[in-house]
Amino acid sequence: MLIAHFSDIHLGKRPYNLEEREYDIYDVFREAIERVLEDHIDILLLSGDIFDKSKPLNRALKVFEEEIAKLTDRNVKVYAISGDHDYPKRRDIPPILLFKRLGVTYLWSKNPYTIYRDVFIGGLQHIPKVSNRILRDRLKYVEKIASKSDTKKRVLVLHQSIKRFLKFSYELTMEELPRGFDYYAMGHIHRYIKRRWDKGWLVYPGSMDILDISEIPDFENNGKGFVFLDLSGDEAEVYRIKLDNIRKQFIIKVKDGSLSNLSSTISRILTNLSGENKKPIIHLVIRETIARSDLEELRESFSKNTLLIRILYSREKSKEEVKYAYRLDLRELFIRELNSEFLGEFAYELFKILREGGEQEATKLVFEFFKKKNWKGRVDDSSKA
Ligand SMILES: [Mn+2]
Repeated sequence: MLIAHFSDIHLGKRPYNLEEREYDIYDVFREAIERVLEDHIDILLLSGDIFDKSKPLNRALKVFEEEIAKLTDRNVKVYAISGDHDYPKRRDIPPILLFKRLGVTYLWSKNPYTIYRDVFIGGLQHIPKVSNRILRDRLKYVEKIASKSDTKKRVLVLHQSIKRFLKFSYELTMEELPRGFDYYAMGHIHRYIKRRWDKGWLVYPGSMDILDISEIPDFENNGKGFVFLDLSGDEAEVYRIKLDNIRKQFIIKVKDGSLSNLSSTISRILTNLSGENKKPIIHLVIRETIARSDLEELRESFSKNTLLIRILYSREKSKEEVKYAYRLDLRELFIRELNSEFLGEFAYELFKILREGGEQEATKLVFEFFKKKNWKGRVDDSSKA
């Protein structure tokens, strides 16, 4: 029994609003499918954020349909869950449900497991921290059903982050994960992680492309790609597959405002890249302001060989601060500013619902939230969520 596990593909995402980047993501997905077809897999697991949004671009839906059909035509079973990105906040269905007839089985609260041959496959959509109690209840339920099943192997598919790997925003600690599974197919964290848990393996394949600057170090260490899982032996075996067609990205830390050495640094990078068919993206992290004209000149002189030269300003305080400067993570920002993880998660959920125009949903969430608060303004976590 050979299984492929993909995660956080984010089809339809268009980083830096560049068409090339949108197509890059389709390309890496196609490469992954091609790679999987060579190895005659039985099952493909998709652990969420398959699409970048719950209403993805139609082009993204089409690419997914075309590629997945290549597998389902060969009787490969496809099991998918929703991530935080592709699970609708308002009353709509997730886009993955469009592919039911193609043979994609959606696993979520109302259909949290299935059995294929000798494998029990449990799965849940991403459940945010505000609904932590629901998440824990559902996990217990799946754990119980799994333990009663007489299948030889058990797999659990989740899109959640675990404190051990992402200490600023997480929904679960390692200890809260159900036990008794041979493989934990995880999504949400965009870097590659492979750890032992209970009697099995816990794996985040990570995102398939470098989706933002914070993912560059992981790419340098682990590449981008997916994993194969072999369940035929006593113990699950995991193999990392690195994809070839990832567009390269580089960070250059510029120590002063002058651009004197910068050109030669960029030239050196580009020389090493000869043979690559995709032009790289270069992120310049600088402390002082660069004159617009200097910047334009720099971009112009490398325009033939780079897709994008980005400028990021950094006051270089702590490593953490630099990390925050790289990307605006609203969830982390809310948690930090409100100085409370629970409030931050609540604010972020509210923000996401309102962004999609869900006034009624938002009102409901606010009422539910205040019902859970006691007079000190503290959240009583023991009440039913
Ligand atoms: Mn993701």
